[in-house]
Amino acid sequence: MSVNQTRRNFLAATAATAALTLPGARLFAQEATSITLTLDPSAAPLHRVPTDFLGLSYEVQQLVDPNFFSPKNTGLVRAFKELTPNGVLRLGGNTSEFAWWKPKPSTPEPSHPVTRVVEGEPPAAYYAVTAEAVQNLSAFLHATGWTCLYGINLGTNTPERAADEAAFAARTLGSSLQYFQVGNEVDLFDRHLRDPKTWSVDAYLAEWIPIAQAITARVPDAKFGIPDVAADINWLPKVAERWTSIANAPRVTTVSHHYYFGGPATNPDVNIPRLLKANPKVQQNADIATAAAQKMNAHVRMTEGNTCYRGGKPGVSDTFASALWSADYTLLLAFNGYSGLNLHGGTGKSVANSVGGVLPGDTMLEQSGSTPSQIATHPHPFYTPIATFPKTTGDEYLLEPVAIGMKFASAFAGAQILPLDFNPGEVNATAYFAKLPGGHFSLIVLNKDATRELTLTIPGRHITVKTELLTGPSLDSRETHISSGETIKPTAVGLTLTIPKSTGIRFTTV
Ligand code: BDP
Repeated sequence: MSVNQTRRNFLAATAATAALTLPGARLFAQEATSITLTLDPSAAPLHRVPTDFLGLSYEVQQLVDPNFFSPKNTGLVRAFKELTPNGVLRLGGNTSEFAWWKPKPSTPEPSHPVTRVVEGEPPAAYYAVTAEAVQNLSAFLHATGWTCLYGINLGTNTPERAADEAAFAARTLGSSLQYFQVGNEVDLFDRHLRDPKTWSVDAYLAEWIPIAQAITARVPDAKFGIPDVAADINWLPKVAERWTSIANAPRVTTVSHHYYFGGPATNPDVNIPRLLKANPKVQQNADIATAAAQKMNAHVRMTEGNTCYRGGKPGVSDTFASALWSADYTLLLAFNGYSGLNLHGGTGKSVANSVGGVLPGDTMLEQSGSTPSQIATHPHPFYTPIATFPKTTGDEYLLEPVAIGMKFASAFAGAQILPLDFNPGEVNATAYFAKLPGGHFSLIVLNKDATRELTLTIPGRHITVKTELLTGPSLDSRETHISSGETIKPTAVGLTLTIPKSTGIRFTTV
């Protein structure tokens, strides 16, 4: 593209910033000693971020209380809408392998297949998912404007029961259903549900395909996400490789995996400085996952994840630091072309049940001398995006820092992600650049550094930006805010952008 064409295109986009394309089509350019930022508003967009990029993940066991995902649970409806007006609720987790479908109050509990007993782990606790819970879920999704990824038991199910449940869910959820996910963290089935000597990608597909085909026989337009692995990302290319040779393959629209930064709570490596450092694994996962998705002509989604597995770590997962982490993680996945992400949470009970009955973070707090009332001030589980507190303490459902970070990042929902060149030198910072649906350009800089501020000077006298801030009193504080900041006008040297330590700022052309 010639400079002239570039300039014409850009002039058409926004008159206010048009002059900034000269010379060299750079909107913002900074060259200091070691800090560089180059933004080219006329560059070809990398991806368009879906408007429903944000999502949450809950245990299927959350459905045991049919009044939880229900329009009558107005506090939860409000919290979901506050996070985003069009998100994606994923139901899955370890508990999804122990759900049985109970279409009528009189339906008896089926006998369950014998699964491996693991020493030190509690026996499997089965529970029913009822028609009433699915009906209420449907009304809840209507009330919130969200859609759903519906998790079905693979570990202890039969194709008939799975198809029965899927048929009811598809009918009841209608257009609120995006797809079915059959099986949670199947790469870990060798640790509890299946024989480690024989469990493999092929063994998994040999079970998954008949169930998905039985579902498709009852729900002809059924869509699926696959394989929803916990950690072994190499399952994705292995599934993709085998896919073309599968006869009568069910319709897979999404390739999915999970991501927890670390864990469990007792692990000293799960701490704020490490959480805020760039983790190369995120990019490695993205490269492998997006290549597999392309091969299957599917989207790629991070369907369950958070800061610290086994329920999170107090003082890390529930702090402002986790907001900077989630904002960064959300934007990095958007930059890589993911269709979205679902951060895991829910009630303390459902998540504790998913990890053997107790949250290690609670044990840690008890051992360090915290009183029960001090422990109760923390969200449970510690990483939950939306916390449930007793009604008597005030707001029953609160957006926690990790959700506020996602919300901050969701300003790029619907935007076109543009490439950028950013080198913050010694400062621990990341940046993302996008063209918003309205035509304005927006730059998010997340200064995750605990001590250093970052200053960027953009030459030119033509750009004015408004700002939106992601702040907290300190990295380890539970308090997190999104607020509007000042409008910054250029001076003789250009536009000076200062991002204080431990702060996220979004700069948007006006
Ligand atoms: C994932 C499980 C989920 C757990 C979570 C955790 O799918 O059920 O709640 O880890 O350990 O592996 O926090």
